[in-house]
Amino acid sequence: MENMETVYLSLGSNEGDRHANIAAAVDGLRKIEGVEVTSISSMYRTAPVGMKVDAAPFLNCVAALRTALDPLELLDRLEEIELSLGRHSKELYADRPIDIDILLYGGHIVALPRLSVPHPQMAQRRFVLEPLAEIAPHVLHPVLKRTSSALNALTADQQVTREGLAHA
Ligand code: PH2
Ligand code: MG
Ligand code: MG
Repeated sequence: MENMETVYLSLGSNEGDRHANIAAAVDGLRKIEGVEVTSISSMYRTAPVGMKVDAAPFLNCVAALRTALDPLELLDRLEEIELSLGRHSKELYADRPIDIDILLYGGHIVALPRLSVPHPQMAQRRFVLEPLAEIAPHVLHPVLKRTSSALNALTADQQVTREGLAHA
């Protein structure tokens, strides 16, 4: 198919049954017409970053897709999955049953009111970089021109614990 891109998504949950929420979100991704899920990282238990002090720990993973959907079409589908799983608030640092963020869309840079790609904070976040480097260690950040594993090596002070495979 023309214009197929490889896309990396970050999935995170810190409310409700976090494993079930991530599993349901992955199922939702597999059902999007025009999306092929090509890999899912292990699950990681991660300390909340930038949230209120008593925020619950997160479960995070990264998914790789192939798709010809454009970035905003894909974002629409991801927001539908978030809503279907009970995401009630778009507040940036509120507890959430599921958050699905576009990290990388091929090597493209997107700067729109609704969407910035690469994800503006991805290069500072071990909860993103550790699972990304697990499934795509050589993928390049198109602005910083560094690989996911090189960026991840700079975040060793942040706590993430690998829990196991997504669908073991
Ligand atoms: N998402 C945030 C803010 N902080 N911390 C962790 N550990 N995992 C997340 O997914 C996360 C976060 C904003 O979306
Ligand atoms: Mg987010
Ligand atoms: Mg989000």
